[in-house]
Amino acid sequence: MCLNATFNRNIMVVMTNPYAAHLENRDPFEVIGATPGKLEQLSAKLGAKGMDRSLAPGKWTGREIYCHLADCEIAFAFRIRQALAEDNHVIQPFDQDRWARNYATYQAPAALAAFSALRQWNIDLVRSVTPQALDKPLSHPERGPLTFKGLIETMAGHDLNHLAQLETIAGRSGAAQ
Ligand code: NI
Repeated sequence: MCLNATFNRNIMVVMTNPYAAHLENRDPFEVIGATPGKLEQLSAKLGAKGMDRSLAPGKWTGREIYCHLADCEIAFAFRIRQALAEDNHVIQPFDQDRWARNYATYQAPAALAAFSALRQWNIDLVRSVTPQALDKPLSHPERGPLTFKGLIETMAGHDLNHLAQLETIAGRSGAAQ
């Protein structure tokens, strides 16, 4: 989600977690737990004007990134439950740009509230799984095989990717809006 298509085509076949570079050696469980608080802080830092600024022309605004994170949390919520419920679950990809066609309808505070509620719901579930379940195999049609833990690492890396974007937007003056 949010990687450019060329990168997707060339690299995804060999990379289990496309966001590994963002995660580095950080504990994915700690990262996913910290994200709601970070998004809350960034929301205050961005303010209404910052929410309307984008990273670059044609890119999502701050508000749209919040919408995307809420939508991705819906997808992750479904994926982690299916991964636990099924053997060798195959992830269903979605077209994030098509989902984003509806983003004019949402406000950033609603996106943050939706994200945070879903994230807590997901964390409660993830914390309950056995160590064996972390190794459960699943696969992504484009990225190949991964484990349940790999899915959590993907969530965490995806968080860090978008948090960094929001930090960049928040760090800019109003001149860029
Ligand atoms: Ni994304």
